[in-house]
Amino acid sequence: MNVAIVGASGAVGQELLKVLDEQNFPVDNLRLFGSPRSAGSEYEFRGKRVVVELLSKDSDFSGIDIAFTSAGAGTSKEYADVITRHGAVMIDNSSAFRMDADVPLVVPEVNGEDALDRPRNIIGNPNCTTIQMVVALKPIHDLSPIRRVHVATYQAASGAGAAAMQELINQYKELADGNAPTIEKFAYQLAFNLIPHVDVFTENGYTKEEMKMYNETRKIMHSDDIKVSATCVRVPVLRAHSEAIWLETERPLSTEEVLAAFEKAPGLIVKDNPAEKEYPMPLDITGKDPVYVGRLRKDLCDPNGLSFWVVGDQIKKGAALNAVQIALWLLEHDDRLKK
Ligand code: 2RA
Repeated sequence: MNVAIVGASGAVGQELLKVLDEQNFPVDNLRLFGSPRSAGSEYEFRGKRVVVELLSKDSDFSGIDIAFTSAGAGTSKEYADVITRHGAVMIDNSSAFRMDADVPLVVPEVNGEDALDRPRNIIGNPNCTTIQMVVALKPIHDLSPIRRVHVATYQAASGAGAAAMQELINQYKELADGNAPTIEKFAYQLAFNLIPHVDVFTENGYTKEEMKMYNETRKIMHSDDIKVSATCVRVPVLRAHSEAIWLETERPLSTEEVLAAFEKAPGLIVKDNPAEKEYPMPLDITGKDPVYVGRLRKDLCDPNGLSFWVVGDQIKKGAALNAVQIALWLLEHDDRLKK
């Protein structure tokens, strides 16, 4: 397969290089594209040095089978035609096309088959918080349709990019040295703090991040009956997102049947033994592929309710790994792309 990565220098672009190799993705030729700032940079892939090409309207994507894009919604919108016009499948990590009716939004463990219907040859990679949540929702929804979800997220600095991760690290050093912390990537100091503000606020009082979880979950789960109310919070963690989830299903479910469903669910690992202090934590999950679930219990407020805790690596399953898994799903199921 001839593969391209647009946004190769970013945190997700760099993770895509790692994940493509880890997943033994069949790459015959790799091309990297980036902004004027990153053009000319070199990265190694399977022992070869690859130079980042400047992305422009003259960039020639002919011969490219799959193009991963992770350079912001503006770049995806501006260059989608350049990327797809010669037949490349564009797997886009940005929010540009996620809610377009003619663009599938895919988490392979949940709705892989949607990737087959892509009129514009664009496939949306969902928002990181949505990806890890629906991996856990799917086995429950299969037992009994989910009606309502309340979720509080605890989002790592990595969601705002590599520079934001470095800012968090620097803030602790600056504070330890008795200096004022540098605050550029977030609205306030993140070290020793929590910021209930991810992305911009909309007119209904929710942030765009919170509305992504509402809208994307319904599209991926093919259910307009699921209502998701989210509170998205930035926390001083480097690269794994955590989520406290409360949900209500059509019929009451026992923790035993849900646990059995979790155990069988693809892409999900159960880590749930409070007596042994076993539950998922960002430090443990960073760098790992699966989504982890724990703290499963009946909701005390609702006989049809369940509560549990989910943690996933934001850069891996929350972005790069899910994108590569979409490509792997296509290789396995789409004759137009079979190896
Ligand atoms: C964040 N989900 O965590 C958003 C974008 N990656 O900042």
